[in-house]
Amino acid sequence: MTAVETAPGFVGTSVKRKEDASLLRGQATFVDNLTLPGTVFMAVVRSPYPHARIARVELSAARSADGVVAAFSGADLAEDWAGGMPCAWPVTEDIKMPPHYPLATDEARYQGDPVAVVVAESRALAKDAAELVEVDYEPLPSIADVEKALAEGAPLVHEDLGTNECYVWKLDAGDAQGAIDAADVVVTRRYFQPRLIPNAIEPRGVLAQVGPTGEVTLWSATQTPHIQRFALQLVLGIPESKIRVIAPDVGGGFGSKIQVYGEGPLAIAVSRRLGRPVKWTEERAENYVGTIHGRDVAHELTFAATKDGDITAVRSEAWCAMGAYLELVTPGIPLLGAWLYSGPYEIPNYSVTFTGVFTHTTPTDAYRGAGRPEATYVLERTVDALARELAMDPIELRRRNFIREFPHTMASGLTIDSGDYEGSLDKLLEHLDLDAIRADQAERRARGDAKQIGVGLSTYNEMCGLAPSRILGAIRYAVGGWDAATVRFQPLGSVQLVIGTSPHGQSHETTFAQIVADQLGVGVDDIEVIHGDTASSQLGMDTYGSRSLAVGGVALWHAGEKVIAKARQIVAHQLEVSEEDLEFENGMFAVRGSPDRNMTIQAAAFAAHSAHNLPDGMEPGLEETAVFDPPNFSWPAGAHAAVVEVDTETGDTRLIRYVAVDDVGTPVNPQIIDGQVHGGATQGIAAALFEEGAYDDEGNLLTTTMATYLVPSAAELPSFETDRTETAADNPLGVKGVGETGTIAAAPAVINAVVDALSHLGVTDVPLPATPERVWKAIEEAAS
Ligand code: MCN
Repeated sequence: MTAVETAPGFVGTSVKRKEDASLLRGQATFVDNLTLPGTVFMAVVRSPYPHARIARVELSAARSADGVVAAFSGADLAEDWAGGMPCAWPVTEDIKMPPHYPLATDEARYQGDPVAVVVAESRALAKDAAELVEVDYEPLPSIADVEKALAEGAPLVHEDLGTNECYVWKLDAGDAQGAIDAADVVVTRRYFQPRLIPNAIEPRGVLAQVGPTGEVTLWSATQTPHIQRFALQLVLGIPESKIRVIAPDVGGGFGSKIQVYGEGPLAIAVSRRLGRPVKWTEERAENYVGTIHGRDVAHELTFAATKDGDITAVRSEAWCAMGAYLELVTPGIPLLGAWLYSGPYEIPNYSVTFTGVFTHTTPTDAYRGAGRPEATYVLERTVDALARELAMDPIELRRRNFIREFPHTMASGLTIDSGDYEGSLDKLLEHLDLDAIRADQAERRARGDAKQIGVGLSTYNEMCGLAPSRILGAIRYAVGGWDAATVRFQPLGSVQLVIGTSPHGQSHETTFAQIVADQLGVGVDDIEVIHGDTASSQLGMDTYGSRSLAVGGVALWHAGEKVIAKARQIVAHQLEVSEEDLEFENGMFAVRGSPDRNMTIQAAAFAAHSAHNLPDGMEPGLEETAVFDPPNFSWPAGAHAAVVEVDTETGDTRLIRYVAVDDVGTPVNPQIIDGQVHGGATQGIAAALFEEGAYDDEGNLLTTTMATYLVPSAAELPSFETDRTETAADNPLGVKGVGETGTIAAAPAVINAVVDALSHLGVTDVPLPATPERVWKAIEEAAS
């Protein structure tokens, strides 16, 4: 067996995605492709009312319909729940956490709240029979607006709480009010970031099987098989040791597949009762009401500054919609942005307040960026507003306030390990050719063209890589932030990686293999990555918060180091030299000074398995596990710019250029990074120009299909121009996350560009999303 001849150097190269072989051939396995013998299909009956008393659920017609096996109301299954649906982030001691069960029993509190299930021999029969379920609803007053829900006399989502206020959370450092009082210039702006409805290509789905001794297997289109496992114990009272959760191929999630939705426990409870496997697949229309939403946050942001442009304080107050119930991490989402209201700027006085608010709407939770796009949007928009107020170039204002020395401890208390914010901005400007854009803008303005152009910037930083457990514990997050990985040599030298993260589009099979291939000196194709099954990967905290590489990838590196250390002991024993005398490079151990005396790591693996000649006391096998809990978050950063063309007669806005320069530390796979930036930025652009989950005042969802909820396609987007700067993160691989950078940066860059295009007309703001109608109105209002 030979090691590869030259340094493989996979890290830093665009190795083709290993995942694509099955995806492109249609050979991927999604939950809905799986059917076990005897499977029955579940349909969920949902409340059409935003708020209603459930007077009666009549199931007899459904039960006697063709092919129906069973039907259950909330009351029928009440005994099956050992506990309510868990919320893992009670952000304050006095937070209000109303009970939440998979099926509502007395009251429906949002349009889409599940009230009954019907189980039949086919999906179509289950769906037909679900329409025969008669529910007597007594409609009650309801409220959808996050700010109005706090007004005196507003309809209450949970009557017994006596208020719609869920919690108030504060972070104060320095003296923001004092700085505001003493400032030369104070700028206060209000913003509303509407709801966003995640639209993963694969909708949610589960297949549950309960075996004869009560052991449960749940196939789930989830981002979080490990979290599902312990949550299912809490809801169903089945010990975790009897629960196996499998996330097969998962077609995207963007945060919306982190949660522990009711359909999982429901399918298990029904399977337990019927003794048959139970499958449920979400329909697109159900996705709009039954899967969590993102954003729905109103902000008031204040900057204090000197007349020269030194920002001396930031104060943010935000009213954050929780929806009708708390999902897994609903209350904590704003907190993920709590340290980012000063962004890449050094601002000595800091005050952030979040008020969580119940409304009669689908629960909110993590949606790509989760808390950080919200913070970055108001910050970067207000930087531009302050620049206008100071008559200063917004680029110069940013430069003037950038954090320059790293590590840097922010006023708000957390430490940023590394960065070069000016470097990213400089590189962005090299790509942008701002002079040419400004010249074009001046000409169009001079000619009085209907189509005006504008350019907008967003310089951002981000806190991701969730981890670290100690800090998460201090902010009352219920579980840990570590991750785990195993590196396992098979006897004949191929390698398996068992990882605790659970990719659903992020390419861990490729990038994690690249890391270990370089480390062990084996080929990427000699490595198999095993994930998404709690039976093979017992330890893990899954994928969200752009954590997988900076936490799970680093755990993997540590496991690889342990494997090398054990192999070194074996080689030293067999070559009869001391471990210190061995060099390890490209998969080969060689005696220092005598390169001919060598042994490959694969040969060491075989020796470890044959166990004929191991050091005394050594266990056979070459397999090591590492659990990594980083001491800090991961701090990617960058500078993005959008160039838009706005038709001032119709309000139609086209994004004509998008330039992104990101610092994600050491790049493992540049093409995958670019893909992440394209996708992430698209979701931020979508929030700026297209997507809005709109409710009427009572909580009836108005955007219930893709015809009214506008998910942009490639046709609406320019070709992305991407580049990178690199500052090494404080971890052995030097890596930072990339999964959310684009989403965090994009929306303010685009709206700053729209405002810039229209600034000569007096426009200073356009509400999100900047639809043609809203842009047109902003122009009209400025004119009047
Ligand atoms: N990467 C790299 N070099 C770096 C940083 C990252 O090569 N310096 C690679 C990683 O190895 C990994 C990918 O980029 O293959 C993303 O890494 P990371 O930033 O660690 O993010 P996660 O893998 O933890 O993914 C989560 C993140 C989040 S929070 C959302 S939301 C999101 C996203 O990823 N949802 C996605 N990207 C998505 N991509 C797809 N296709 N589908 C989703 O649902």
